Amino acid sequence: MTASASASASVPRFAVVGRVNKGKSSILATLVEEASNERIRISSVPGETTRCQSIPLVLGGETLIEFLDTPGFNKARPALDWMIKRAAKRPDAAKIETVKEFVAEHRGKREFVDECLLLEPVIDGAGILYVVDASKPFRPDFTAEMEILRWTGRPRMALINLITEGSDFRAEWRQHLGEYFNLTREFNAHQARFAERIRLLTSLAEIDEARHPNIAKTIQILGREWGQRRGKAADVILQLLETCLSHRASKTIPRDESGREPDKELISRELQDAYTRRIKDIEAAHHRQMVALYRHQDYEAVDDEGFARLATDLFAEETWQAFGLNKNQLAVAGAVAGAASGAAVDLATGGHTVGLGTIVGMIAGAAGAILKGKDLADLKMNIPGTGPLGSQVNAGGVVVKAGPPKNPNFPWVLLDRALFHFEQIITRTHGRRDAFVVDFAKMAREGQRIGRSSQLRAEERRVLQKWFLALSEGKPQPETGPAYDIIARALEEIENGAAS
Ligand SMILES: Nc1nc2c(ncn2[C@@H]2O[C@H](COP(=O)(O)OP(=O)(O)OP(=O)(O)O)[C@@H](O)[C@H]2O)c(=O)[nH]1
Ligand SMILES: [Mg+2]
Repeated sequence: MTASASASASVPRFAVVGRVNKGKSSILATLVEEASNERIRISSVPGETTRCQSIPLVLGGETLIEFLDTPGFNKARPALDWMIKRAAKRPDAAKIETVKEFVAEHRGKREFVDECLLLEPVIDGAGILYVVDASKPFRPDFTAEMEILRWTGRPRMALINLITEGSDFRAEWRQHLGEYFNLTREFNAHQARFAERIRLLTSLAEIDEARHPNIAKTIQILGREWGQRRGKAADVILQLLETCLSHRASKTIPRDESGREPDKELISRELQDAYTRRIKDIEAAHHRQMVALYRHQDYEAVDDEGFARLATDLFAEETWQAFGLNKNQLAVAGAVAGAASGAAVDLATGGHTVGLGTIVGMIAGAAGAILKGKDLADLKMNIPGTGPLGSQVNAGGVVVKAGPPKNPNFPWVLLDRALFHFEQIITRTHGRRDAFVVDFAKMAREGQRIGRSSQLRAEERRVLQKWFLALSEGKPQPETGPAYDIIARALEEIENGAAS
């Protein structure tokens, strides 16, 4: 027995075979969540996979299923012709012997190098996943490779991938595949969701003649893990909101003995810049965590530029049109939560120090002017001595703090962007190798309010509004609680919607 044959006794093995460039490697990458092109090479140039590569499905450190990525069939017709000549009158059950003879005869020679490589694991006992691209019409020359696979007698399933949208020969393909395969399933390497991955694994269990317990175990662990990931995703979003809502940018205004007026525009612009820069960084860092949670971090195109594009437009006008609640929803959520929309702004001057109130008043006025016209509106200016974070007057001058923005939609926009980003991530398959940039601006340009938060139940919005308000006021909130439940449920709805 070869080493690989002995491995098959403990771990079920499936060889992914088919014509070159039909998406074999892409399907495997999607199935096992491998976004790295170093580990699974995918390319539009036919013949990218040139050897058999073991792609284990590893869970909890244990290999539960082993897939084999193979080079595509290259010369199936002449290979079958050779086999037909040799097979003589062998009954179907013995035709595997002819396939073995074919491989023994041609192994290491140039003529049928790909056929030998892909048939070897099958001869060793691997099940077969035969991939076709049904966006191209069926042609009779495909029957040669299907016939060879039938001769092996191994359990086999056909997988229909649809590479080019708008072109569909599935019905035709199904008809022919049905003659050669135990089962035919559809699986789109660029669109398959979690539920479809599970369905594919369930189909593997159906064709697995050994009834290997690992397949059921894989399905069970993956299901549990998927739920746990959702819980962690909800935590990431909760932390994003907490961090952003409690963040304050601060600036010390030096005490000027000469009585000269400070440059109020400059000060408020600096304060605002510092604030928005930091919030964008926080948002990008949380989005990065989400990317890693769903195993997209190895993808080469997830680079700083991609994330910069993701982060740039949180404060842009379009973002505010596409995300967040409408005015009515805001008013309802705010009224019941006891948060009038202006609650975040309190410009009453403490007047502890002579002149201090005037300085702060001027700065706040300037900040309002700079941001006027934008839906975002002005930043809250915390008055020294009265602010939640204890802004203070010290020997060096006055410390002024800014944040969060007055606009009550700010947390809703943040939440919507996080939910939108989550949806982009869970609907992104690992078999894709094109640039992954979550383009919020593109969505926003379409001009409608597409945020998920406006679809929450009114009661949920009230609970969240209360929670946002408490955080904005600098009151720490428990990690779990109603806000967590609402966000986790929203994530589950996105998953279900995406899976349908
Ligand atoms: N749009 C789209 N493109 C796909 C899909 N599946 C594969 N492709 C593309 O088709 C090309 C070939 O995909 P691969 O996965 O490398 O195909 P393969 O069968 O492994 O090819 P070889 O290794 O060369 O035999 C790549 O450019 C993929 O990105 C799909 O479902 N949709
Ligand atoms: Mg390949």
